[in-house]
Amino acid sequence: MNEIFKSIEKIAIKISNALKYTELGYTDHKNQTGDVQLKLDVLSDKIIEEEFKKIDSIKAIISEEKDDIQDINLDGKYIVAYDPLDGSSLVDVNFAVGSIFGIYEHELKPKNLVASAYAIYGPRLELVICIDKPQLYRFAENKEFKFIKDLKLAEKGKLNSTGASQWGWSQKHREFVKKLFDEKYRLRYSGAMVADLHQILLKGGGIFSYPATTDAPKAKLRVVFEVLPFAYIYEKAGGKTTDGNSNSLFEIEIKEVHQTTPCFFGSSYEIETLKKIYKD
Ligand code: AFP
Repeated sequence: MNEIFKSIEKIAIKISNALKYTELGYTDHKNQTGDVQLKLDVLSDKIIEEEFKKIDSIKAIISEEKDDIQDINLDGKYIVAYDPLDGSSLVDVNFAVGSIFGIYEHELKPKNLVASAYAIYGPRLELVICIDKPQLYRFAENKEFKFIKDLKLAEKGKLNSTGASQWGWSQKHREFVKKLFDEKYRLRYSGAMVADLHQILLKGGGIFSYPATTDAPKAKLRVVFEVLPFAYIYEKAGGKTTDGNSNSLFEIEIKEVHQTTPCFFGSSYEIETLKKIYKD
């Protein structure tokens, strides 16, 4: 596992440099989810693939930008699922974006997720790595990642980060969002889940929601590459997750590599409040 984390450090440095100096623009292709691929998405995917191919313990890789699972070493133990550049459409407005990694042992099942990590490319380059607890690392002047602190969510926070088109929200989601604002929560939503979830985690609590909408009942965020890796980090930080009805996002069944789900990640108070409103 340690060699995978070391490799993620190298990947983060390479993608961070690529973001600074590579020309922006679109390719002629669409990925599985139907997004036109940005050149930076494709480049980041290539950087990650090249690094992971060097690691014997990785059995296979699967990314948001690939149609299917790609075998690496049949004797390997881990399947690494990743979103190479989450929020990539925000690079041209110079917002923070990130890379997300989920490390599954043997099979792509929620209970087999044994570690996850993300890199955030903002004014600083940071990594959050999580096996038993999420740990924050920052790229320092000596060109190495320095451990900063363990991350923990408070029982209740102050930030409310909710995505998807409001015109398609359910009545219950509207009620929940209003309730939090009435309780003086502050709105935070950049359009890159890595940045929004990182802010909530660093500031101690709150909630990030990507609900179902009338036009997208399965919402937008991808279970294998985005949702489960962050659910792992949030639950290990002492927070909770749900799809609106479940007791944890880990109750989901993976039927298809690119499937999506409504998802909510947050402090205990906010998730329990949401579940209550969604149930009533
Ligand atoms: P891109 O990678 O296409 O920029 O999408 C980002 C993202 O998957 C996630 O990071 C955001 O939270 C979410 O989409 C934003 O979607 P909405 O604009 O529909 O709220």
